[in-house]
Amino acid sequence: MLTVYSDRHTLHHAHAEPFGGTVVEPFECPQRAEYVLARLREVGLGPVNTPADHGLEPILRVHDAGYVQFLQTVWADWTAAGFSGQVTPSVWPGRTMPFRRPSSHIEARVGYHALCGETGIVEGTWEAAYWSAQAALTALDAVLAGDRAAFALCRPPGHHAPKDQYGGYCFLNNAAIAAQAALDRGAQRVAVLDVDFHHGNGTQEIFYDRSDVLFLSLHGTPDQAYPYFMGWEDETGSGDGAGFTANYPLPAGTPYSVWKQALEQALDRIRDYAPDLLVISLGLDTYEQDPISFFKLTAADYLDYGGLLAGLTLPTLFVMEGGYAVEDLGINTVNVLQGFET
Ligand code: SP5
Ligand code: ZN
Repeated sequence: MLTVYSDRHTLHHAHAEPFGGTVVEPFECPQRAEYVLARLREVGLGPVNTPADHGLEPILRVHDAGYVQFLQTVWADWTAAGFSGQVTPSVWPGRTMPFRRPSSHIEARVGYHALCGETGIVEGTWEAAYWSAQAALTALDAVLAGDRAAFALCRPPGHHAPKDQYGGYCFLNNAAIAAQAALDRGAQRVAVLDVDFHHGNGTQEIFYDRSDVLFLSLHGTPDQAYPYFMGWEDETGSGDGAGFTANYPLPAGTPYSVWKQALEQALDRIRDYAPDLLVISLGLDTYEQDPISFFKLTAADYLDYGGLLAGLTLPTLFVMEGGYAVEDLGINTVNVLQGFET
């Protein structure tokens, strides 16, 4: 299986994350991608290519132009305001102070585009996010050209980013950008299956009122897990998209036996939908040792469900999302891909 990877991900390296009233090293760190790359080289999964540049156009098919421009200029505006730390929101248009009109102040613009506060922006964040999206688009090229599957080793991840916000360690929604690009290049229907521990709120929001993308997510229940405000079972799509979103929230301590039952339900939905392409938002934070999550999957379980995904016999694009047990992240990620191939 082809992997697409850009070393420009290292340009995004936030140095602090608020956590339970303290500040910690960010869970989403550059070593994550390095562990995955090392493991897939170790097992000889296949070639590793650098992304081709598809430009801004496929990104702008999903994200608002004003948001993209914000990402491109936020660091310069932040430092011009005299700030020296990583870009951090401190004010939001909250529930009782709704957004009425834009303020040009950089603090207002950061708060307007920030979904939440744990995700830092540094000088190279835009460039890293741009090439992460290009990795997804380049892996898609391989699948559209006839490869059974390809793996976009994206970093930063993407599934929390809706059309015009960043957060949950995500800036550009790589999976959504690839799904939209596939539609723009002739696919009639695309299924996006999100197996990251966290609900894929960004992807859901982007496609919520559309029937050409079936979005399905298995995740920690919003009662107990980030992003808390989305991912309930009764969120099933609206308008033309009614019935084309499916959520499988699961409680703390969920073992693979239970997670797998939800996966099989999701796979049945995908079979009925008969998409031309399957995009997997591949997060490995379902792992029993993940430091910020609470499912109980083991390394062997990743091999197993990789095989179940292959059972759909669909052209499949894997897009890297979360997973924070860094030292085991390579093994777990590559286990899914190897399970798929065998
Ligand atoms: C891509 C991805 O996996 N993003 C995850 C973003 C999670 N951000 C919020 C983390 C909140 C952690 N709270 C942990 C409580 C642990 N007991
Ligand atoms: Zn996650």
